[in-house]
Amino acid sequence: MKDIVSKVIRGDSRAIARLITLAENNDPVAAEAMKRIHPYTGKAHVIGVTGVLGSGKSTLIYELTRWYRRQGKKVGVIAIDPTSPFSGGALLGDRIRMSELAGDDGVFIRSMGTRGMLGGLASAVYDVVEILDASGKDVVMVETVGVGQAEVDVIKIADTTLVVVVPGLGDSIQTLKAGMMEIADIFVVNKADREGVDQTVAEVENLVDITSMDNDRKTPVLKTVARDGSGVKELVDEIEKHKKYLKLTKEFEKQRRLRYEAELVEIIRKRLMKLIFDESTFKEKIENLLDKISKKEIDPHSAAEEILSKILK
Ligand SMILES: Nc1nc2c(ncn2[C@@H]2O[C@H](COP(=O)(O)OP(=O)(O)OP(=O)(O)O)[C@@H](O)[C@H]2O)c(=O)[nH]1
Ligand SMILES: [Mg+2]
Repeated sequence: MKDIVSKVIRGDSRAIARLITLAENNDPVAAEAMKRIHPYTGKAHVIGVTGVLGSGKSTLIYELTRWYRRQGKKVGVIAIDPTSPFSGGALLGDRIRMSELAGDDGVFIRSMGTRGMLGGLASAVYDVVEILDASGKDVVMVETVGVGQAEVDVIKIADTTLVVVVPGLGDSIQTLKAGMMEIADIFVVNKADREGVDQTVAEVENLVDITSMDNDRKTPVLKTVARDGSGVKELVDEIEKHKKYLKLTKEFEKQRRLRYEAELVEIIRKRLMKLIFDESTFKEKIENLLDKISKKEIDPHSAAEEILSKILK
């Protein structure tokens, strides 16, 4: 265990992959390793990339990764649920394996399923971010498809959140209205080679104007063509500017605190669920209580209190 931790800190990709697998499997070894990893974390800039299916998130992350590598920065990528059957986009991992980044030890990419509750982020994501951070990655990007709870959760993890939209919005504008406005630190109108891009930019800017009237920072709206890399340098600059803004306004620490809060709650939730539903003593107790609830001998609220009192004593 000592070995895996020191290897991760040295940036050893195989050790990183192994520890991530242990964390995903809720292996007790991972929990112990994570305790020792924490002091080495906090340096990576965590960037969330979310947006509708097939909007070009993976392609954009690939291009961003190339830029960061040229700047000598090390990059970690976590792609959540990338196996969407809808977009037909190539997986980021495949793209990287076939590219100049293949065999580059300064890049680590990992795909994860959404196994979280109610379609939220898989709880191991917090661990994976910490592992990549401790392994010396300067930038950690987290890709989530803009459906369900996952993209809302991503802001709890990310310092900077990119929301990717495409021309000919329709659906996407609805998504924006339904809460994406608040989570975007930077809007990216990708596929700017397509018709209608200027109208889409105008629409998004209009929404930004309405929703950020009282904010001291106006959410920038950028155009990119991820497929050929245009606009990506400007995006890199804008991401850096946002980081500086966070540091200047002390928002950085505030947001990190929120991330730790979400992580702490998640760890406690996971442990409690395991305690209640995996331990055989409780299983029996729950079965008994369910019988009683069915027979109206007890109500669900009192039954819950009974279980909790056993844990809390
Ligand atoms: N025309 C055009 N196509 C693009 C651009 N960027 C990406 N694409 C294409 O759009 C498709 C989807 O790209 P991905 O990068 O896989 O999109 P994604 O958002 O990661 O997709 P999911 O993860 O499945 O939601 C692919 O065929 C890309 O080649 C662009 O700037 N212009
Ligand atoms: Mg993708």
